[in-house]
Amino acid sequence: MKYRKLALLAFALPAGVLTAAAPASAEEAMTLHADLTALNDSGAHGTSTVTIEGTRVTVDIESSGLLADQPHAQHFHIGGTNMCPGPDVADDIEDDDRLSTTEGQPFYGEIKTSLTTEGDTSPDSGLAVDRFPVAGADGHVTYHRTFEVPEDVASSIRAGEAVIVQHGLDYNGNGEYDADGGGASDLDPELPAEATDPATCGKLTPAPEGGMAAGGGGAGSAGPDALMLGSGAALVAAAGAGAGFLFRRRMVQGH
Ligand SMILES: [Cu+2]
Repeated sequence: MKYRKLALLAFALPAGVLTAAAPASAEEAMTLHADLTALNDSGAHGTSTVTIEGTRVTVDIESSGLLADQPHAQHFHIGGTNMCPGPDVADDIEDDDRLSTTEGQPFYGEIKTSLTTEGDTSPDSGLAVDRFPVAGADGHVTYHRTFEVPEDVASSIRAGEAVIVQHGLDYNGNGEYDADGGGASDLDPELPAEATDPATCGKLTPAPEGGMAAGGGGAGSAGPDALMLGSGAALVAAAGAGAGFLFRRRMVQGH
């Protein structure tokens, strides 16, 4: 195919030319996918596709099985081991049969980007409930937005270090966020844990480069050079305490 010819051609070129012609990879468009699976036995699941070009990201999320008619905070988390916790609650430190957002942080790290529907997308909007998508009556959430992220977030996304987490579930099955289901939130004691505990999680993984997966041929199955990118930004996670949690009102008031 065309790429193979180009590759052969490249070998024929003097090294100097090659270097000069190399694209600035941090600017190249790249696509990543995540399968969102349930945490805390939420029963929710979904998929996400993220494309990134420079520091501009387009995020698509489709989830179902989320608590209906309620907003669901959602973020890029980065840090920890850049993974999702296991589906059971074995990592539950407090041993209360639920995994709080904080208990999951050794895995997926801190909130680095708030996947809001409009306005600010920084960690400051981590609990800006009036700007997160609301699940439909069928528990479905559809999200689509294009926006800019900081350089360190962009390089972490490219390196496959970002994890998408959606929050909000209903432990006691009464159809709303309330403290009866899990007590107060670890993120903001004014909120019920149900509103902020993680419901789905998925690691964003670089998608195979265009069409290669189908080919089945060839020696160098060169995956995206994730390792070459990223790691420079050693994300010193300044703990989540400082984030201006705007998540109030609507959630607390319940009914
Ligand atoms: Cu989150």
